[in-house]
Amino acid sequence: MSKLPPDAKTRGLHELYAEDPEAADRLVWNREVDPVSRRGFLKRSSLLAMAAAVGGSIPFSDKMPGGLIPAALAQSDEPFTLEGKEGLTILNDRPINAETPPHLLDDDITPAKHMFVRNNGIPPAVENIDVDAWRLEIGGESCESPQSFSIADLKERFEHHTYQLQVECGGNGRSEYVPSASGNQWTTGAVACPTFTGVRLRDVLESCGIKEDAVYTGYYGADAHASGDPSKDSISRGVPMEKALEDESLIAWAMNGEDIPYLNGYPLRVVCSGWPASVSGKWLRRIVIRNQKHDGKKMAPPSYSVPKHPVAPGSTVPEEDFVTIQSMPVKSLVTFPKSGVDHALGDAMTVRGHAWAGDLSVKAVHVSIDFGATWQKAELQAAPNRLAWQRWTTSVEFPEPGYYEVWARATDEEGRSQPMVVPGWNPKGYLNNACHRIAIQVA
Ligand SMILES: Nc1nc2c(c(=O)[nH]1)N[C@H]1C(S)=C(S)[C@@H](COP(=O)(O)O)O[C@H]1N2
Ligand SMILES: [Mo]
Repeated sequence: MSKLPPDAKTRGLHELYAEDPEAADRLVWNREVDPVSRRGFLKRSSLLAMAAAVGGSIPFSDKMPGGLIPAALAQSDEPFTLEGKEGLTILNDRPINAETPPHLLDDDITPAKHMFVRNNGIPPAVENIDVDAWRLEIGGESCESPQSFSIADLKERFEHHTYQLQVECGGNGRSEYVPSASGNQWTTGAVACPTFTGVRLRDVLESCGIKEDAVYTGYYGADAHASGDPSKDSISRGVPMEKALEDESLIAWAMNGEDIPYLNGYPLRVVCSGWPASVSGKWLRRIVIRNQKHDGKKMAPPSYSVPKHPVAPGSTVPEEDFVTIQSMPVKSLVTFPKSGVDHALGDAMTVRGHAWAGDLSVKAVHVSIDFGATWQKAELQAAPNRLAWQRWTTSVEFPEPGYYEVWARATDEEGRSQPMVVPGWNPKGYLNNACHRIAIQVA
């Protein structure tokens, strides 16, 4: 522990360990950083809760590795509860990744508890986050006058903006690719559309001076690499200046009018909506203005990159044949009813959901109850602002009893629509925008 360089990016975390070696153990995801804490980390209260959850006492609890989620919970279909994220499906506990079942995304504005979590590393220990002491540094070779801001400075010096913004992981839908791609096996739930409040990234960058040669931004967060190695970043991505300077690109301190949830980047994050959510840095500490494409962790192929040209499933793709993903493709979800419901024959059924299309808007949503043979047009609302998802609603009637599927297909303003089956295979399993479908039993 004390061998770690004092100026490590994750210094706060390690200082905390020095002062309070057990603090990190109170967080299930802070594992493997401090070997001392790997044993006997369970506080009495959490041990009792865990015993209740697995259905019996845990005789060897003092030997459980810190942060372990018991297999009885991790491997069962029963939802294992992440505090503040009730109902989400945990895909991985090291680091924590959790997705939202479609019916829990039915709200127009995604509630905080239903926003998915995608962590590449170890978040800063929550007890150590001091909002008043938090600093955001702006620098980089294409920044004229690097500056450091407190959150209070940001709030005081720049105009506040609130937008509803869709955030979707580039790997959402990965589980459907064959051969399968490594990484979290997201089904449909790595997407959300809450409101964010903050200041424009543009206003902050301009106040620090953007040099003529600026082409890209890059963010750094306060989370640590999963190995605990403080010399490595968990992720450090960015966007071309043009995207960074858009009205809707924010440095946000609030989500749905409250503090951003800890697992979603409290106390400060970037939001550049419509692109893979990996460009929206959490626990934001530093933004650099670059005179070249940012070269931070997970910028280089194959991360967040797809082949320039279609490739056969299972192909090896040379690095130079990849392009970095920018705007996400058109997509939709059926959020009501819940898949698997029983429905009475003769009653019309309301079906609804959301549709979104990266940087573009959605111009139509169609629904099919006959496996795509015929489609009916749904009512589609305009987005409350650019880059928010759009609500669609329709009513369907079933001709006779039996098993049906409701499929939804959105079309973007440029006329591109969702494929009915998975789109072109790619090595990392990104950009699956196949039609979402739900099951209905009509009796
Ligand atoms: N600092 C930091 N920012 C991050 C990540 C991370 O691991 N660390 N994950 C990224 C990825 S890959 C995604 S999909 C989104 C997920 O945001 P959420 O966890 O708030 O849903 O955050 C992005 N920003
Ligand atoms: Mo992601």
